[in-house]
Amino acid sequence: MIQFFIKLYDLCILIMKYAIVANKIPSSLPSNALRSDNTQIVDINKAREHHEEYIQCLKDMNLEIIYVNNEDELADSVFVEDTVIIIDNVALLTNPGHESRLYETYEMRKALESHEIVTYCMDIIHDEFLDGGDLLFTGKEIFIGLSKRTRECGISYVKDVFNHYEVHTINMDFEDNSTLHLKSVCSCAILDDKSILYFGSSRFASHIMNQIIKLSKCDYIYVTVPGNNDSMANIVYANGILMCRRDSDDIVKDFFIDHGKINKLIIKFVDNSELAKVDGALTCCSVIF
Ligand code: CIR
Repeated sequence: MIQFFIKLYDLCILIMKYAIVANKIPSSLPSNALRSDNTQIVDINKAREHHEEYIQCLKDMNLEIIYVNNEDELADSVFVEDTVIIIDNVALLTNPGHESRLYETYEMRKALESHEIVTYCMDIIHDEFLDGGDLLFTGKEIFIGLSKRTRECGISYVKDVFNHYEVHTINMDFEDNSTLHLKSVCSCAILDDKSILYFGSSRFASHIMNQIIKLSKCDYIYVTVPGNNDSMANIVYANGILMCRRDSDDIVKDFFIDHGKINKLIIKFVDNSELAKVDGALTCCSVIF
């Protein structure tokens, strides 16, 4: 009887149960991770501390952690978000948009199998690729950025596997924009009664937000995060807790503190400064479902 009510409660209130994360920050990350800017040196010890703090925050969100046994040689393998998309407990294993990241999917696949998660796999075809960082799920619809790492064929897999959701393609071409992923400038918190969409303040982020507003068939709360770093709009949300960046300007931190008060969210700050040097945002290091 009690279990029946717990199940009913789960159905009414959106509860996230698991977070997939990498076992470690690979030792090859500072020298070999893909990056758009080569000028800053990554301090691996700090990066490891930050990753531990990040995982602790996921535990504080009441999530059970599923570890992927990532290899030291796979420099970008801490960014698990790009290798799998999980919606409603169904997984789509991607063919990542940079060939150096393909082998990351093997360990991810093992982790999914050992937890008996229903998994579809993209064919490994040279020009059919998709990075999870390009997919924004709002709880009601899916938006996918057509980027350097995600092509039309990749998007068609998402349409097939998650066919009960409307899938909208977002054009990432804009002036001389070099943003890696759609979610490098935006993210979403799916609450019980509403979804909040966060965007950076740049012209490019507004370009993305305007497309979403135009294409969307649902109501959302749109929020523009202040400051001049769009990646601060990339937050992680689960079970009433919103994780955002401590390594941000005061204006951003104050913004999230007020935002938390208004929306009754617990705000937790974590440092992501080291992984940001290799284009990692907060969502990249976990897959929550
Ligand atoms: C890469 O370029 O693939 C990694 N250095 C960063 C990936 C970040 N992933 C993400 O935003 N989803």
